[in-house]
Amino acid sequence: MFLPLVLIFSSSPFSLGQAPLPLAVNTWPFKSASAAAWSVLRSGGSVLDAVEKGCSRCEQEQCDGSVGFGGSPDESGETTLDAMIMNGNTMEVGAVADLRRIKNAIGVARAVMERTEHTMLVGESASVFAENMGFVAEDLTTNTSLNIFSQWLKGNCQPNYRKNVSPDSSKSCGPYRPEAGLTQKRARPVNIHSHDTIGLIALDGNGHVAAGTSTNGLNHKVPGRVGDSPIIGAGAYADSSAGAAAATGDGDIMMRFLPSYLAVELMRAGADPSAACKSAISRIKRHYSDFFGAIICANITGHYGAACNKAPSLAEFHYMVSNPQSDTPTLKSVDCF
Ligand code: SD4
Repeated sequence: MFLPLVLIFSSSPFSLGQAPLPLAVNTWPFKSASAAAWSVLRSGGSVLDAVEKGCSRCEQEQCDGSVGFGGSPDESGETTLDAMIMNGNTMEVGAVADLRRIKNAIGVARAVMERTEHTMLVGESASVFAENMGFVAEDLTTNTSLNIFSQWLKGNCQPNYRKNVSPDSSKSCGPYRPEAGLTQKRARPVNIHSHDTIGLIALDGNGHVAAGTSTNGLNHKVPGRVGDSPIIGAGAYADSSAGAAAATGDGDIMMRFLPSYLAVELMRAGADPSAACKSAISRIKRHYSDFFGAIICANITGHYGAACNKAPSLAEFHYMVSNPQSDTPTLKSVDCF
């Protein structure tokens, strides 16, 4: 039972020595998010500010339509947002899920962390909290999201996440009722076009680590659905005594395995970031061999890595790295396995 661990951990992360810090790593080729995080870090700003600025840049720019307003309309056509931020020094977390009418989800997540004793607020009440904290309420619908929604309705509500309901959700729109028996296993309609969350991890030169995520989730999700992104240890995790990780992909599957927590714990035990990322993906793969997903990892010595599961729409995963070596966001990629 210990043999694989011995193999994975045979080289200590620290044997590679210290890598350049500060460091920002984020999922997908979201260059301006990386630049926003980097401009905070290079001017001596905090890792929390770097994570917040990077993620909110994506929210404003609607990165790939999968972050921020106007993307991934749910079954009723509404865009709702999930986000979290974690302080690896204090282990404080702020998260929001199913947030409505507020564009700056990562900002609200940070307000949950800094202005309440709670960890997560959800739904309508999270929006009320946000408004009380000074965030502006506005419609998150755009022509793009309306168009995605109306195409979906015209196409008999396909793809669709319901199963074991009547009428048959693989052919018809709702409203749905439960069907007798649990026989239907639907193919999951998740691919690179329905997924692109930003997950961002930041390390400064003083041993501070933070991580965060922001997403509008999944196209055509069932209203109220919360993905992995705001779930601590699933979407992201940070611990300044070990490192940080952030995940992207099919959150409904991935959150069952807490991949970000697992990767950080593996790095704590000595795995290098690439091996830790790979092990976290392998754990999920054992049960869901073709799931869509990837993870980024960094340890406290400034080394980083990523891994992804080889799936029909994902052969290679792209992510961004900023550190003093290049002083500009650099696109990296890893082959999925
Ligand atoms: C979710 N994991 O809501 C998010 C979406 C995502 O890359 O990661 N996209 O399931």
